[in-house]
Amino acid sequence: MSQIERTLSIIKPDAVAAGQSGEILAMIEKAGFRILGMRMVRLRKQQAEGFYAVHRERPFFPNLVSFMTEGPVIVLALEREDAIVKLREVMGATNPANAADGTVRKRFAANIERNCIHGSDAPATAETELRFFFSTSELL
Ligand code: FUP
Repeated sequence: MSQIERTLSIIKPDAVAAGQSGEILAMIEKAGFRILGMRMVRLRKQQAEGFYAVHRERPFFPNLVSFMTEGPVIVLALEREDAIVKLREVMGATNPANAADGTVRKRFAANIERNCIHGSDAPATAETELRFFFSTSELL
């Protein structure tokens, strides 16, 4: 059964630096998402490590943290029906080489490490990740 959900997205430093955030936001809005919250932030090392803590034992973790802190990102709180799955459709596969045509990663991402956009992968992660960046009262 479909239901209205919220999810957290991040337009990553590569896309912000390349001036692609407007086009990515347009793709997100055209896909029917309502923007509940939006903020540009420069993540500190400790914040990036905390946000991606689930990956801390992975070999790519140091590169991931360094990439996510290299420049500003845009964090987005988004809402629509089945938001979590739908945003991941808009994003495309983690590795842009495997991403479907018309997805954000297919259009803009250079490789699996610099892949333009983040989206929560499940309801529990969405809740945690939204709270990481936004207070409950901001998203009413
Ligand atoms: P996704 O949910 O599509 O963002 O993918 P994951 O949660 O599996 O990975 C989170 C981030 O870790 C990716 F966006 C990029 C980075 N990563 C790598 O750099 N190398 C890998 O092999 C896998 C992930």
